[in-house]
Amino acid sequence: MNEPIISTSDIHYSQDLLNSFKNIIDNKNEPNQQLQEKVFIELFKEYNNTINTTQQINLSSCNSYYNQENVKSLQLKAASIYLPKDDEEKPRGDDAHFICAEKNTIGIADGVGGWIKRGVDAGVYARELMANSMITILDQDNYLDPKNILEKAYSMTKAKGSSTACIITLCGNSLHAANVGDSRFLVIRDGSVIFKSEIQQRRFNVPYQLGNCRDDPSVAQEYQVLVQEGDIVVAGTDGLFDNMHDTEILGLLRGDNNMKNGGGLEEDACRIANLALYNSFDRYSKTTPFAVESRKAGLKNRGGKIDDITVVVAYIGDKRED
Ligand SMILES: [Mn+2]
Repeated sequence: MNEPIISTSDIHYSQDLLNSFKNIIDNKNEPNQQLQEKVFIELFKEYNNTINTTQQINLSSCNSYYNQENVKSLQLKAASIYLPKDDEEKPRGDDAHFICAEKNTIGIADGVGGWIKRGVDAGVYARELMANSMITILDQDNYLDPKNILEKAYSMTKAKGSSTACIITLCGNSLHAANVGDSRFLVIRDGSVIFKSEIQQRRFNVPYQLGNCRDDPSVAQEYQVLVQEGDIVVAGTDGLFDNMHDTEILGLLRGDNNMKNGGGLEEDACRIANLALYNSFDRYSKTTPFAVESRKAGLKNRGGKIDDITVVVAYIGDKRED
């Protein structure tokens, strides 16, 4: 098999990258480890160094149901930032995420750090799971079912370890999501949170997870949320939501007209991630979400939780404005 050339400059739109994904799909009975690894490295290179990405996600591939005239076509403009925690052994951290421009979809994962006790870097699992999710998404022509994406990606992922996972896709005027574990997303309208997804955990700080563990995608919680133009979606791993109250996030979203063109999303994601990082270093506060939940669990953790922090901010816009 010829090794494909993978462009890194415009990774989400690169035909070379799409070809290389298809190449993997075509050869999935005989997975080419080297090729997979190369795609993974290219795919996540950007996120490795705290990079922002702005993507415009078009609704070209929705199920025909959602293309009926009475259903308004919306689009999602998204930006992300990733702040891996300082760890020489795992500079890429445990989180992984993607914004799939081709298919209107966001994915977030958080490898379970406890694996390091067994010499396993669970970030590898999280990155492979997200890459396989993207491969699955790009391989589908019709409506994307987030739970189905998780099922397929899960069955393709061979790395050791385990990870939480959340897939969110916009179709017509509806957000569809499937979640395993403690990542979350908010839908914000006119400065208020109109929807917040739940976390799934066995006990405090032990989330449901996919991988070499007892859970599988059948446990995924599924969501459908009607959205409208001007809504903002903020999605993140527990590194965000354990360190930030919704009000803090709302206070940092400017929601200006600029967002219609994707402007300001990176800045908002960056401000949110930076405050989450700041809060995570707090050692005394009793009011961080982490401290509050800890107390409910009968534990005495104070302050924030030092963790990898992934933040995705997306703006729901009217497709016809472009
Ligand atoms: Mn985490």
